Amino acid sequence: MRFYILTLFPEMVRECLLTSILGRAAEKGILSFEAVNIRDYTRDKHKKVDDYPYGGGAGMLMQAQPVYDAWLSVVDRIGYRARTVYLTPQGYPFTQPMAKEFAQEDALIFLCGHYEGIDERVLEEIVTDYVSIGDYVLTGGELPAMVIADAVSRMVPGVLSNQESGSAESFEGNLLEYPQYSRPEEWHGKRVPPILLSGNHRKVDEWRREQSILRTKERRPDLLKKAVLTEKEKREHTYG
Ligand code: 6GU
Repeated sequence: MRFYILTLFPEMVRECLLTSILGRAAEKGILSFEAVNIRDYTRDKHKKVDDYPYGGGAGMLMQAQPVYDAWLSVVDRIGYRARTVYLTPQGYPFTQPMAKEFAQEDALIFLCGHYEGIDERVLEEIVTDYVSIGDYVLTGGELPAMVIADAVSRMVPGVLSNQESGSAESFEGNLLEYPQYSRPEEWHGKRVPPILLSGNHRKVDEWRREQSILRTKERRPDLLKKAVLTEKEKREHTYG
């Protein structure tokens, strides 16, 4: 899977995506990341990429031409108009099902805005998906693009080892992960729950399931409403 990130800060993106698990997958050739500097596509003699908004108001806008030309050069290389994701707090809130859906694509283009935004006309022509990573405001789309690239990448076959994929199924059934313990058996006077030392796998599984439900009820009651529970679990853990 190929990721193309259109940005005014390519170094920020390159450094981050070539580290750790994603870097390893890139070395293996399962993923590729290319940060494209929008400023390289300006036709302004001072390399300017922004200007004042018509109608007045605070801040500057990224102009249509350099964004469009950067996008066209990427689309040319990909060979088709790949799905183009604009990162904006006005977008659709990103979720795990969207990560899985994006992971089906052969190529994805991320457009990172800065300043007060981007001229609407170029967005209308190139953007297929408007995506936000939550209800707070960031200074630019680079961090959201990296968050999404990470979540999508780990859904691409071969990126995670078996061990890594097995251990990270939080959210799959809308339940949070159960608590985990490693050595020593006692630390700061706190003992590992005895059931985990019992060797009884059925009991361990039941305990973990119960802990997942309790933890979701406590921390994310909104998720628990969407979780698939048995009738018995519903009686014990929900109200109607
Ligand atoms: Cl995608 N962009 C910016 N600038 N801020 C955000 C965001 C995106 N998602 C949440 N806040």
